[in-house]
Amino acid sequence: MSIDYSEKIPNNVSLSDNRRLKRALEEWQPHFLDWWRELGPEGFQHHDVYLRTATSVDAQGWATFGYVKMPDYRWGIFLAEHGGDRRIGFGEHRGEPAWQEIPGEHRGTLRRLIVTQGDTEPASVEQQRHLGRTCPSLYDLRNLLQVNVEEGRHLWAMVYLLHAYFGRDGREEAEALLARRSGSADNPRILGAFNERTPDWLSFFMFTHFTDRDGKYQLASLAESGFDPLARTCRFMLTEEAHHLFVGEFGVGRVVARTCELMKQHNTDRVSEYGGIDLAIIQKYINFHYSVSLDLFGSELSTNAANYYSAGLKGRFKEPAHDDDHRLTESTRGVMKPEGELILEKEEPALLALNEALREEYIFDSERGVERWNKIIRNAGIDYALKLPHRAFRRAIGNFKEVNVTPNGEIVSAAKWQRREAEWLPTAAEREFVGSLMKPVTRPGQFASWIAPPPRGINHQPIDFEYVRLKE
Ligand code: BYC
Ligand code: FE
Ligand code: FE
Repeated sequence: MSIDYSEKIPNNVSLSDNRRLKRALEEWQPHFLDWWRELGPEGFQHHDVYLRTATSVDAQGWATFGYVKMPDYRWGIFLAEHGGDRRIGFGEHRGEPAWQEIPGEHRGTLRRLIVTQGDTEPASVEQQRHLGRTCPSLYDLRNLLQVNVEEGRHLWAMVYLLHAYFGRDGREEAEALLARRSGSADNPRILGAFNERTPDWLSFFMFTHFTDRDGKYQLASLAESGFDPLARTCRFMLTEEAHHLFVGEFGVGRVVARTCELMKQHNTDRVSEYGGIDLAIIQKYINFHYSVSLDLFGSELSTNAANYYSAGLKGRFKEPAHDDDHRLTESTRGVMKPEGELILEKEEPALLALNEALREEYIFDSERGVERWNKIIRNAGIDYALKLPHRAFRRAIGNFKEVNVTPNGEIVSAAKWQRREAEWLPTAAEREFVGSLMKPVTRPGQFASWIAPPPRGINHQPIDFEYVRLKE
C-alpha cells in the first residue's frame, strides 16, 4: 500500500476519488499550516531538518530520511492496510463484521473519542514549542522536531476521520482542534496533562516517556475499535509512536548516565556544581510526570469506558490476547480505593473497571522503563534506585482525588502532605536550576553538560552528523 505523494495531501485512502472530502481537507490544510507557523516549533521553520517521512504503511521500511524544511513536511493521511474481513472483537457486537461507516447510534460517542485523541496531538506541539531554542545537541533538536511533525500528522489522522465520517459537525470539530490552546484559561486543551508546561528538556524527555506512553495504550485500545477506519488509523499511528517513546526513555537514560558519570568523577551525589542534574531531582520529575499521566486513563470505575467497550468502540490493550468472553458482563477485578486511612482493593465489575485495567498495563510498562534506568545506575556502581510513586500519589482524577497520598502509598492529612511536598515534587528553585542548565549546544557532535551522548546516531548516521542545518 504505497502512498500517493503526487497529491497536495499525500494519502493512501484514494482521496482523489472523493472530491468533496478532498476539497474539505484542502480547505483545512492552510488553517493547519497557519497554526503550525504560529504555534509549532519556534525558530527552525526555515532550516533543513533530517526527518523521516512515511512512504508506505507496511512493516518493511515505511520511512525515508532526508532534509526537509518543516513547513514542507508531507503531512498526510495514512491508514494501516485492510485486514481482509475484519470482525468486531469485543462487546455486544462481537463477531459481526467491522463497520466501514459509523453506526448512527454511536456517532456522538465516537466523535467525542476522536476529538479527545485529536486534541492531545496539537496540544503537545504547543507545549514543546520553545524547546528548540535550548537544545542540548543537534541530534536532540532533530528528535524534538521529528516528534513535533509526527504529532502534527496525528492531528491530520483524526481530522481525516472527522471530515470523512462526521459531516458538518466533524468539520467544526476540526476547526476547534486548531482553536483550543494548551494552558489557556478560556479555551484549554481537553485533558489535564496537556495543559501543563514543558519548560525544559528533562520535562520533555519525561513527557515523551510517560505521557506519550499513555498515547501508546489509548491508541492500542482504539486500534481494536469496531469502527474500522479508526482502528486502521490508530494502527499506523502506533508505528510512529514508538519513536517518541524511544526519545523519552533514552533521553532520561542519557541524563541519568551523565549524572552517574559526574558522581563518580567528583565522588559526590551533588552534581549541580558540575553542570549535572542530581538523581534526587530526576526522581521528583518522575513523580510529577508519572502522576499527571496516570490521570489520563480516567476514573477507575467509568460508565463511559463500559459503554465504549460494550458498543465495540474502544477495546482493551491487545484485545485478542485476553482469554475470556470479550464481553465482560460477568467478571470482576480488584480496584484500589481509599477507606479511611487505608488503601484497600475491592472487587468491582470488570466492565466498569476498564480504565483501571488499561492503567495497570501502563504501570507495568512504566516499571520496565525505570528498571532500565536503574540498570544504568547499577552498572556505574552507584547505590541508588529510581522508583515510580504509588498509583494513588497526587491524583486529580478518580478514586484518589480527594485524599493526600505519599509516594509510598500512605494516606496523610492535607497539611502533612503540603509540608512534605518539596521532598517529592520539583521545587521552584530546582526547576529554575534545571532551566539554568538549558543552554543551546548546536555544534555537530557536541552535547550539553547534563546529558550523555547517545550510543548511536539516527538512521545509521554518525553522532556528529549535521541533523539540523543551522546555516540558512
Ligand atoms: N483530564 O469516565 P471518566 C496521546 C473527564 S495521549 C481532564 O473517568 P473516561 C499523546 C472525562 O472526559 C492519549 N478530564 O473518563 C501523548 C469525563 O468528562 P465528562 C489520548 C478528564 O471518559 C503525548 C469525566 O472526566 N487519547 O495520544 O472513561 C503527546 C469522567 O470521566 C481526564 C485518549 O485519551 C483528564 N485526565 O476516560 C501527544 C483516547 N480524565 O464526561 C499525544 C480517547 C477523565 O464528565 N479518550 N476526564 O465531561 C478516552 O478514551 C477517554 O476520554 C479518557 C477518559 C480515557 C481520556
Ligand atoms: Fe501522537
Ligand atoms: Fe507521540
